[in-house]
Amino acid sequence: MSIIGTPGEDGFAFTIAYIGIGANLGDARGNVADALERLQRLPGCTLMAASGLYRTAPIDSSGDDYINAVARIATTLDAEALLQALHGIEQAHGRERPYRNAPRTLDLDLLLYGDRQIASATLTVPHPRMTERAFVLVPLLELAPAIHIPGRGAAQDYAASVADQGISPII
Ligand code: A4P
Ligand code: MG
Repeated sequence: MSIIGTPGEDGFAFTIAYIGIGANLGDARGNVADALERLQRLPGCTLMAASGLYRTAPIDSSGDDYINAVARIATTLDAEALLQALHGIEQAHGRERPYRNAPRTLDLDLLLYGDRQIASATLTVPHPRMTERAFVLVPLLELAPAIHIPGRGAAQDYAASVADQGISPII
């Protein structure tokens, strides 16, 4: 694990962030597991916790079922630098973007970055579609049952609206 100092030490600023992980091409399960290992090794980041893995039906997408998970990290990176680092991990898995919502070897989305709300050309946080998707909400609530989404309220309040989406834990 790559730790630049220990999060929480005096004078050492860090932010808790949640990362959505998804894959449905190639060895999807292996790719998600490898992504968690790479998050653990990412400079300026400490992997705090990971949800279990879930098998999920594609939403607005095609191809095989997805494997999804959510990770909680503590990071000293600012949000844009963290997004770039996530893209680097996607590229290490040969991520291609032939069309919107295409099947993918690995997708890493920045769901939450502390209590920040960000709307730049390259980054929207909280992730704009996270409250509509069981593949995000179920693993997120596993990690943080009482979590609030900045500007949108309790994540738990959205769970009922995605209850019809196919999702099952991988034992
Ligand atoms: N971008 C802006 N904000 C963010 C953010 N918070 N996190 C920009 C990550 N990226 C963000 O992303 C397109 C652009 O969004 C990036 O260049 C970045 O600057 P992308 O990863 O190239 O494309 P994408 O993943 O197709 O887009 P997006 O918006 O993440 O897609 P969705 O809406 O998340 O849908 N069904 C199941 N069961 N499981 C899945 O994991 N995933 C999707 C992707 C659809 N259906 C799915 C799943
Ligand atoms: Mg993405």
